[in-house]
Amino acid sequence: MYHLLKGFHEYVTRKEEFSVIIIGLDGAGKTTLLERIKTLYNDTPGLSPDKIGPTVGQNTGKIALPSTILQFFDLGGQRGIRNIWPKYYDDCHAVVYVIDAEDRERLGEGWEVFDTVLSAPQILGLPLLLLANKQDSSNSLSVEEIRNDYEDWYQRKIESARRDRQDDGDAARRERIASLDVMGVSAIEGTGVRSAIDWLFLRVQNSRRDHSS
Ligand SMILES: Nc1nc2c(ncn2[C@@H]2O[C@H](COP(=O)(O)OP(=O)(O)O)[C@@H](O)[C@H]2O)c(=O)[nH]1
Ligand SMILES: [Mg+2]
Repeated sequence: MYHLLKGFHEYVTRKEEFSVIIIGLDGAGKTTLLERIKTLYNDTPGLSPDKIGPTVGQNTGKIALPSTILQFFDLGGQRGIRNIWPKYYDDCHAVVYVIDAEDRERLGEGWEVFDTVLSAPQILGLPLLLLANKQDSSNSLSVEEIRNDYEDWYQRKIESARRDRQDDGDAARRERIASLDVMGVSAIEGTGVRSAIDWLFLRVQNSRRDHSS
């Protein structure tokens, strides 16, 4: 009887679980963001920023929301370990790409990597959120500036591809870029993080409905 009741209780309180990958260049603030998410949503706080070293491999974290569990995978962003990202694409339900809005020197490199992510066919139908991190810093580009910088970068890329008569970016990708959601956060201070989680929560629910209908 106990087992039956326990089983029933587990059934009615069961939460659906979704996987979210957090990717971006090394130093963008992915691990700091994940630890901030844990601190905001869990009883046991995540690591404080001064305890975070470079990520080799992956960090994970789970948070519980109403009827939903979000499982995060923060994947290392150094050049040599980016090639493990595609292994996660098939099984994840949403993608968060973190850009360091303070590091103007590496924006181009960040867009190049972002572009490779966008070109992965498994990602095409998934919710994708671009986060402009480090908004607490006065040197940071705003959300608007980040979006413009990416659009300029992409335009230049298409133009040079045309000159070289290479692929000029397919329609699906251009549409995706036009409707791309960009949000500003500070992983260190936590600003914007709850809005980003709300966005993810809504989008994974909606895309699940799309797939099951
Ligand atoms: N000012 C500022 N610095 C940040 C923020 N998030 C991360 N950092 C710093 O950026 C560096 C890289 O952070 P880390 O989380 O290790 O980046 P990862 O390589 O993407 O995991 C560290 O020195 C962090 O303290 C932020 O929101 N604001
Ligand atoms: Mg890291």
